[in-house]
Amino acid sequence: ASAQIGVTGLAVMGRNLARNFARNGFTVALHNRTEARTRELVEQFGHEGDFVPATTAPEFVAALERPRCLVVMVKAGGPTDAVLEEFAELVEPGDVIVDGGNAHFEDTRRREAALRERGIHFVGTGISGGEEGALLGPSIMPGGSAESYEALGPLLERIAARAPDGAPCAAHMGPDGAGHFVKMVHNGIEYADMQLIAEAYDLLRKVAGLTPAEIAEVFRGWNEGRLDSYLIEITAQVLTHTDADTGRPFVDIVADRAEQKGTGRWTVQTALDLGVPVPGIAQAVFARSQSGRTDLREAAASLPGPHPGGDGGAGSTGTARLPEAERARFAEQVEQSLYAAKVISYAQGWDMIRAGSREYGWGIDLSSVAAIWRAGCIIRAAFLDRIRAAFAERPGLPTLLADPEFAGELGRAQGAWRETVATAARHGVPAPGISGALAYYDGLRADRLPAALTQAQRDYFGAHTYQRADREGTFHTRWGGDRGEVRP
Ligand code: NBP
Repeated sequence: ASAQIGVTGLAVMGRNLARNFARNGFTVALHNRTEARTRELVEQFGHEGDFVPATTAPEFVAALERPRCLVVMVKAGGPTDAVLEEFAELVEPGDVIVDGGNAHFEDTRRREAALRERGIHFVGTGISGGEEGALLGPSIMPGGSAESYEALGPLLERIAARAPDGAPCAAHMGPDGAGHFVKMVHNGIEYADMQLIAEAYDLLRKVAGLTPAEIAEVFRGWNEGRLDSYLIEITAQVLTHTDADTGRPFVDIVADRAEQKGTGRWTVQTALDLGVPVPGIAQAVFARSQSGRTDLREAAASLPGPHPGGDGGAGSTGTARLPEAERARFAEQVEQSLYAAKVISYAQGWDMIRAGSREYGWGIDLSSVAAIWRAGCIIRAAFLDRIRAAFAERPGLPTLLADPEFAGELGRAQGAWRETVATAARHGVPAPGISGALAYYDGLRADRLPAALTQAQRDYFGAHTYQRADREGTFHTRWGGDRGEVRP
């Protein structure tokens, strides 16, 4: 036994994670169902550090120092269960098995409980940053027992990305499914963020008449300010890219159907179960689904819009180009709207993490979540440090919108934000994320909501009862009779 850590499953993610451990000075045991992958890794990257390749699972387990820490990086679902079953037979009580795949947190809870029975620490961990992150430093969100983190934490913190203040982007999120839950919400926020950026681009293009290259320039400018983030940065890169075949902007030759692998859907499904409002994430998931409904889009393509004769897609003749001074002013207005809507999406994400943590008794530190998303992950952004600070100062903060700094910013952005929503509607440009975020803001702000009417309707047709705003108790009105009020 000589390896401090083992990785089984050496496809893109596992291979890069193994290399990352080795480059950081750890001796890494390697294993993969198909042995060729193990051999390839050693042939290509063996010089990067100390690897102990194993042909069989028992050989792999025997190569590990105790307590053994082994990371499973295989396809999520059935393959993960099969591999866990295999290794559960080979390890000993006190050993730590890590699932670094994209598992559903309920699966992680189930697996953790089953392995705990056998004295094995099971750690379901979210890993974000894709292929490159796995190699150069991902954001790592482990769940599991505190004891398992004692053994595993130092290794994970060594290979994780570093935040601008030097802190590692890995931290113990909580027991059993906490890590995979946090990763799921991370992906939900990622969906919302991408949708908002896409809407901002669409408005700049269709309302202001900017070209993709000009919009890239605008995004580069935004990336210098409070919107500074990985997603804004890559958006500028994508918008600058020209298709080699046609010479056209790359964004114009990609079919406008956004696909999804499922973590956004999981987030929304879970939010529905928990009763947490995450409309920004839901809008983003539905926007992707709607984009792929070619049948609906074809059937509705001839519906009239606000500029009859040509308010169609990019470059259509209906798109007028605003005068230069107006263009700059509009870009500034869209920046305010994008930023405000982004804050709203993150507020919804944190609300969901808090709700999940309460429901499952995880005790997730909301500040720590922001801290480990500051680097390495897809939604890394400068403003996450302010979210970290907001929850560090007030762990009981009911919503990010109650933080004085964020509240002040939203208040200052709201004029521009409302104007953008109105402009989008006037121009017939769909902006469900930006406008939905404003509705969430106004919905929380409102002194009275029409929910009173909804509840009254429920009492009318279903005798569902209601509470009164002016006194305690539960009431019902005899709608079909004398309309007298009773206390059932
Ligand atoms: P894949 O998800 O494509 O899985 C391929 C690996 O699973 C190979 O090592 C393969 O072995 C192994 N495997 C399969 Br498939 N069935 C198996 C079985 N029954 N028994 C043993 N091994 C089996 O790899 P990936 O893209 O590197 O992703 C790994 C995990 O990380 C996934 O859960 C993924 O969702 C997650 N993840 C991926 C990313 C990303 O950017 N790709 C990011 C974050 C998380 P073989 O070589 O013998 O076929």
